[in-house]
Amino acid sequence: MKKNELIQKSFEIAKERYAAVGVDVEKAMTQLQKVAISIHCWQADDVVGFEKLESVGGGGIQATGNYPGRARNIDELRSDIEKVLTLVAGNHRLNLHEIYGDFGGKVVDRDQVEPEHFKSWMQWAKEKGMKLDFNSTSFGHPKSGNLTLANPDKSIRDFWIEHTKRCRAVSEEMGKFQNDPCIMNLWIHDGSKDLTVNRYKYRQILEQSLDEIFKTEYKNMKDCLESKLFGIALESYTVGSHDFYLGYGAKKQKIVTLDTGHFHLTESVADKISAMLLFTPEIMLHVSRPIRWDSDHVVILNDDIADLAKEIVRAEALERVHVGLDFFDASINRIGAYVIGIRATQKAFLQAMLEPIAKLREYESNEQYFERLALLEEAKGLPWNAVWDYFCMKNDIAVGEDYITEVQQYEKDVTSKR
Ligand code: RNT
Ligand code: ZN
Repeated sequence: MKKNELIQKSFEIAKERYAAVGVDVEKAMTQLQKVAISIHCWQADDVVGFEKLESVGGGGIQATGNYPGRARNIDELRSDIEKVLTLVAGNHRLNLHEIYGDFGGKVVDRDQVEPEHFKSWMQWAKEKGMKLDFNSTSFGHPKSGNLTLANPDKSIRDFWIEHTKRCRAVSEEMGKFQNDPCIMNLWIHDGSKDLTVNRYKYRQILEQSLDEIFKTEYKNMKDCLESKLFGIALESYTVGSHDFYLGYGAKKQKIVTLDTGHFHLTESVADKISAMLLFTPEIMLHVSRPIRWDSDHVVILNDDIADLAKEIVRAEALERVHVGLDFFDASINRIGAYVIGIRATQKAFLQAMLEPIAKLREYESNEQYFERLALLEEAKGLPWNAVWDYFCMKNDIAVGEDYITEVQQYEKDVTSKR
């Protein structure tokens, strides 16, 4: 039997199996088709960017590995993203950092950035049918130090306030241009390596800086704030902790970003969804994979991601949760890393959409806890993968492991020549 016929046949069987537990697979696929993933541009080049300033790294952000073929300029990065898009189903977004501007070979310091530096990105994204998201960049700059927006030194603080304000203006232009809000993420590394006795003070300064930054109201961009547990060389204290941003977000109605690598390893990020959505307008996700720490490994289909997707679907919150990715692995083929991570995230959502939720909820309401647990356990083995294969085939992209050879081919033709 031909592969396509096999996929079709397996799908038909899966459809019946799911119907028996009250799940409509067509509906699930329609839902999945609409999940736009904000693809992070920085996996393609190890978070280096195209700024002509001397990169100084730091801030607890670090790509490890030296696999050949990283994107060295805008054209290479765009080409890599275009390749990735041919290997994943759906319409996705691209998430840019400020340091990826089209600066035309000029040195443009961070307090000088303008929307015009992103015009070519907007044009290119439009041609590709993609929407853009954005991030201010506080790391890797001579003024980054340990404290940026929370710095008691007014001149340094003002530099970063100006940078962040300008990034909001860039995001507003992007949003206007694409006729869809640009989600701007604000993550700063601010913190301290060792015991800190002025914790309150730095957080108070950060609050004031944020208030100043958010004074201008925009219609075509949305702000989100990303916390972190700790950074390398900043292990003892993080100014922008989860409590800090959750409090700020709830009070000022800002979106809070959940990076799945930014919590204690035994903490459930999935459980935060239903709590936060009652108090903050929306949620931004940075789907990542921490190994022992915030290591930003390539996302795979593991329990953490599956649980996270389930909580979003169970809360009927797909419209209020923006799904972005955040990992950077420089030790393997970078295009392949993207494809694995995007597809794994989609698989997690598909599994969530295929959950026999009506039956499970009925059991729960009736206090039939054995039945609930049994069905949850059995649902793990339902043929979701047959639906996934069919979804890929219908979208005209590589089914199953077939993308491996396509990634290899691109490596042979393109990335290995860099
Ligand atoms: C760092 C944060 C942040 C960055 C990107 C590059 O720990 O996760 O989101 O990874 O902004
Ligand atoms: Zn992140």
